[in-house]
Amino acid sequence: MIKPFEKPIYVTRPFLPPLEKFCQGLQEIWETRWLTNNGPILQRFTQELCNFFETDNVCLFNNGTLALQIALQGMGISGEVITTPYTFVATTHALFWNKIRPVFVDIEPEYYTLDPEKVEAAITPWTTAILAVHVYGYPCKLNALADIARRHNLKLIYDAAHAFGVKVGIKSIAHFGDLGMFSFHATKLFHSLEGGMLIFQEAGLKGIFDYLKNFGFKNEVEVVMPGTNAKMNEMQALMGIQVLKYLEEIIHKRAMITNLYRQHLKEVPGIRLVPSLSPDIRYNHAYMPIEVDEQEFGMSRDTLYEKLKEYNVYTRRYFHPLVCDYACYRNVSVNDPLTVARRVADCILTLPIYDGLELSDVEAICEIIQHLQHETLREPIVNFATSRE
Ligand code: T4K
Repeated sequence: MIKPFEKPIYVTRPFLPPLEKFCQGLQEIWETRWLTNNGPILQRFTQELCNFFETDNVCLFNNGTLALQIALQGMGISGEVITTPYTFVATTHALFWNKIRPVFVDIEPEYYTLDPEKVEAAITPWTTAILAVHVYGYPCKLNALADIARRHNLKLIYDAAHAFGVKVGIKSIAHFGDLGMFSFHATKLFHSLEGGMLIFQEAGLKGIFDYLKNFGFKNEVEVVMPGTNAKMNEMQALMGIQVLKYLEEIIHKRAMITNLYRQHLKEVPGIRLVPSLSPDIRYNHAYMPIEVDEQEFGMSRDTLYEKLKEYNVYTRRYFHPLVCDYACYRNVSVNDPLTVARRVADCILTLPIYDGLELSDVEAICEIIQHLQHETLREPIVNFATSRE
């Protein structure tokens, strides 16, 4: 008999720096009384990120959704954009707010990122860009997408909300494509309470993004474009600066958790793990997705999700339903059958992973999953077709 956890285990918990350190930072804010609007801490945070990513083309926002929305607006993207339905809904919302038609195409089955062949097949004269997602922090098919974008003269934009800290070879994932958006939401391994960042190739975009996030103000009396309010404030920047110091530790602990899950779950019938990543990828362990094969595991993903709750384990079905199946996007016509995306959305489950999760808790979660699987073997299989005879 396995006992439920005494306290709930959530899919994630934010990393928090030592409270006294944060309070020291707050003292500075109290002294300057500068709370937002390009304050000194935001400037420091921006500079730290410029150093971290070795570029000046960095712009910070109050959240990732508005960052992406402003990216599309500032880059003048219009018409149709080819994108994935297997993502958090904010990816598509950013298109919607720019009056851009999302063209949903399928994902590849290994790491759930956009399938380049499907992208190429969906290009029309109205296509202006590809909006791909490094879902769970797994890099997209970078070369194939870059090649398509170049040949068809399309902008290549990455929603890298999950991908902070990911590298391909010695190159940060931020430097692929024309632009990448990173979310600094509390549920991300690197966060600033809420926040977002754009990193881009074209230096000229910085001025435009700075206008757009601050109502379009050029100076006190000139508004040069219809901007919005998407500024990061000083508390957010303070949290960002402090969390950044622990990035390596956070990723290291998460890597240990991933390894433990993989070790314990790799031979559980009906559980599929993503293949090992190529050794040149430095993964950030943002999420721990598993696929649940109902036949082989003996219970559906949804039943497992519910059963785990009975043990006080709160997994999530990121990303189910597909974005195109939400009521607000059901009227968008989809030509691609989305065979892979539909299958994955129906069987995916993301397990708890965060730096504060004890390794013994990871082992216990695996034990519960194994136990539930064994339990299904003990249950009599009722064949309704024959039992009615
Ligand atoms: N593109 C992609 C691909 C994204 O995944 C996202 C956001 C975006 C764009 C947009 O970026 P932002 O505008 O958010 O910067 C969460 C996050 O709110 C969202 O940022 C994230 N993706 C998405 C995948 O997940 P929920 O509604 O599932 O979060 P919630 O509140 O249920 O939190 C999950 C668990 O985390 C809770 O059960 C407990 C724990 N938690 C959460 C918060 C907020 C804490 O322990 N403390 C906390 O403060 O959306």
